Amino acid sequence: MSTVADNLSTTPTEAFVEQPQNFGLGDVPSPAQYDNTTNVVCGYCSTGCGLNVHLKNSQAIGLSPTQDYPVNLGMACPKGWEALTPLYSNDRATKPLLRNANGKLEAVDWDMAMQVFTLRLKAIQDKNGKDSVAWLGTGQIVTEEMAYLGALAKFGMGIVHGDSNTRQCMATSAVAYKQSFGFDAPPYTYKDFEESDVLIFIGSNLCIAHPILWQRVLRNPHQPEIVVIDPRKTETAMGATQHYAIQPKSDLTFLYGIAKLLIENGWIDPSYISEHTNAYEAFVAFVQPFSSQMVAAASGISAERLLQLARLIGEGKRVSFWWTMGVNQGHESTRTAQAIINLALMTGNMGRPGTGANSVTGQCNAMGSRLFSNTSNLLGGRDFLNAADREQVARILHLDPALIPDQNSWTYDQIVSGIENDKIKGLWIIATNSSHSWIHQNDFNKLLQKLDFLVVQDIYHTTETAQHADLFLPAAAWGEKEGTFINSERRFGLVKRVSKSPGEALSDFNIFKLIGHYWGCAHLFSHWTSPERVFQILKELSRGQPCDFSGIEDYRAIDEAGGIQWPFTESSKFEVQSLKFEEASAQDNLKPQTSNFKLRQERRLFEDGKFFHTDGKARFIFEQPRPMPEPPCQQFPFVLMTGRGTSAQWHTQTRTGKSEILRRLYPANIYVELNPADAERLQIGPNDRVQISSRRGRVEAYAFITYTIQSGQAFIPMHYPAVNRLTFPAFDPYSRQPSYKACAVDISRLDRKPKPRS
Ligand SMILES: Nc1nc2c(c(=O)[nH]1)N[C@H]1C(S)=C(S)[C@@H](COP(=O)(O)OP(=O)(O)OC[C@H]3O[C@@H](n4cnc5c(=O)[nH]c(N)nc54)[C@H](O)[C@@H]3O)O[C@H]1N2
Ligand SMILES: Nc1nc2c(c(=O)[nH]1)N[C@H]1C(S)=C(S)[C@@H](COP(=O)(O)OP(=O)(O)OC[C@H]3O[C@@H](n4cnc5c(=O)[nH]c(N)nc54)[C@H](O)[C@@H]3O)O[C@H]1N2
Ligand code: SF4
Ligand SMILES: [Mo]
Repeated sequence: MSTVADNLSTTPTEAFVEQPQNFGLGDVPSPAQYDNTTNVVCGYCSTGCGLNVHLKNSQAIGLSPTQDYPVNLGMACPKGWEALTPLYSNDRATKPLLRNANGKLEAVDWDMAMQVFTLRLKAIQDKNGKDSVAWLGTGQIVTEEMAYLGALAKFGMGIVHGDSNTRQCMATSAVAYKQSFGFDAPPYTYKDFEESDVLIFIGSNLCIAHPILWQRVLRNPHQPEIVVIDPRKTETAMGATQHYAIQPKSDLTFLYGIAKLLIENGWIDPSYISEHTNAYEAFVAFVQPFSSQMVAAASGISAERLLQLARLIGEGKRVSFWWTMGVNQGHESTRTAQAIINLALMTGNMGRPGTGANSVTGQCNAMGSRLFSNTSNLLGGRDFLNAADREQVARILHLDPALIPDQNSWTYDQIVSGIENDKIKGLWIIATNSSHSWIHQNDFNKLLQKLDFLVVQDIYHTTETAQHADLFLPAAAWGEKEGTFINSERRFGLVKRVSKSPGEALSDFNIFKLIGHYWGCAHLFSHWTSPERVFQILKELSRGQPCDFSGIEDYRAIDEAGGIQWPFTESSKFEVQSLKFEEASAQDNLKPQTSNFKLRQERRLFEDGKFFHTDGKARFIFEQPRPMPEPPCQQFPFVLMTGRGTSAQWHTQTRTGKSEILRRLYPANIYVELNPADAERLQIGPNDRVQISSRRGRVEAYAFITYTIQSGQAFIPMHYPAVNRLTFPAFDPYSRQPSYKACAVDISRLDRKPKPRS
């Protein structure tokens, strides 16, 4: 019997595709081996590198970093070089799976899967109310798919509560920017890495997490001071000119102390402050109590070094501030991000080359999810609570405004609490591996058992979360579908279909389309026929918003330009035509005459000093620091931090774990970093088995004894499945982002036999 799935025009029905040839890291096929090459944007991190994929008979057979792509200039990290390998893993999901009467997941066809999806979730909604079904999405599918999911779920299926893993990652930056600038708008361009004379990295391990951006730093010709503020002496700290090893979660106090020193010494820009900001006087009064003695006691950084840093900022001509998860994942993270923004504003380090208060995003499309996932804000950075916004969206989408919820969605943690309180009975998880990555994992995985129905949509059927599914939907991966990602510098990049998806796996786009059909709401999305058609709809949704990209004609335009940064309005389109084939600057190695890309332009925001608040000014926002929610104590004397381990590991390892080449680049087994003094006191030797316990769980790991971590602190990479057994579920009150980087643990030796770490 033919089903709707069979009739979807792009449904791949080919049998499982074998990897044609095994090209490894650095092995680029020779031109004789391929018949075509096309540029696609990498599907891992938010750097958004361009990769030249080499094709034979329209099937990818290898790749190499794109020489003239303006982001990576011919470079890629190990994950990028190995991006094709995970597509051919033999645990790729090839068929929908349904849990049978014996509790086993069993292959079914799409028709059956869709009937069950619809029947079960509708039955839950009928019994418990529409808001008893929720979804958890991702920053790792294309913008067009995210928007489809958000629109389908909220406007078509009547789901009120939906959030995504971007909550774990970028929620703090989004809220901080919105409050300070009036819109969620990272202001920089990557060129700023090369144009600063002082770069300050706060809670960012760029070398590991954004290796190609670190390469951009190394291209800086101004002999810059590079400052790293991180409790650990990370790879980035080792490459820096100055390292401030602050105590975990003392950042807010530390940054206020720096602000006070800048004021005291006149290292500020009074005209910038008066023309472009609000609330400065109140801020000056607020930071008065943050004396260097007090800040030194809280942060562990001496008064002299505080002054040294303040002087560097004050005397720098082009100072840029960069932050990532060491800031965003904290109990007072929004105010901490804003304390960084305050430093940039008060010193006038904004809107000029080499400046800015710059949050580096995480996932390939975290920025897309911030603007278009329809979760924490209405499509295009609008407000669900604002009737005019709802009407505007309804008009653009040809929908009845009554279909658009007039309330905000619950955040990820509130959805999890909703399961606990029996408010959420059905959950649909798309492209995130919550059972591994959510904070306080034991609790989360227990709660999943309470659900009446759990749907998991992933490219692998083996993920920790998929193991809990009642229904599993097999998705096509990056490289097997098309659409756009938005990178850290707001650049749209193109993803293309360069490989066939295995078995009956469908693109997430086509899965959403299919669901709309079975749910009975496909008529609402009759214009949403293809990713590129949805791109045109998103353009209309962006028009007039700060993220306006209505001037980008189509996918071809993005492809030809080498990516295009928002904003890009209709009028920028005309301005830019005269810039086409613009000469590359002297320090730029790119040769325009050999470049495939016709648009070479780097744009930063706020060059005119105008922010997105109605008065055009940015705001100083500040608040008293609060103590760490779970400080170390006698029973649990260590502060445990977690984060990225190596450039070869990605998150929960569902993808990177499939590459033998990448597996050789990191320890196979979970390890904990410990300071030699602590190790000696606890009689722990290198590679000894140790137990790490918190109030919530216990983990066994190998000891990695290193001076890069301070005494009283420990670090475990997030890539090993057990790590979130330990973490403490504290959240920033404004962004609801989890505080993954500070909980109290105890560490003890398990046995004496040293074992190899890999
Ligand atoms: N290889 C690789 N690259 C990735 C990813 C990956 O999984 N693997 N993930 C991507 C994603 S989604 C993200 S969000 C980014 C994350 O990128 P980063 O934020 O750079 O990575 P993390 O290691 O999570 O955290 C950064 C640093 O914060 C420090 N830190 C911990 N506590 C504190 C504190 O209280 N104060 C300060 N100042 N620092 C602190 C840690 O020691 C750590 O070195 O990486 C992206 N890139
Ligand atoms: N302890 C601790 N925990 C953390 C962090 C930390 O620093 N410490 N960091 C947090 C951060 S910043 C982040 S971003 C999260 C990341 O946490 P997760 O989102 O859970 O991590 P991933 O492993 O990237 O999961 C993505 C899932 O999507 C699947 N997938 C990939 N591509 C596609 C696709 O195209 N379609 C579909 N349907 N599925 C796809 C992958 O197989 C994988 O199962 O982890 C958070 N958790
Ligand atoms: S730095 Fe990020 S975008 Fe670039 S190749 Fe590596 S994972 Fe891909
Ligand atoms: Mo992230």
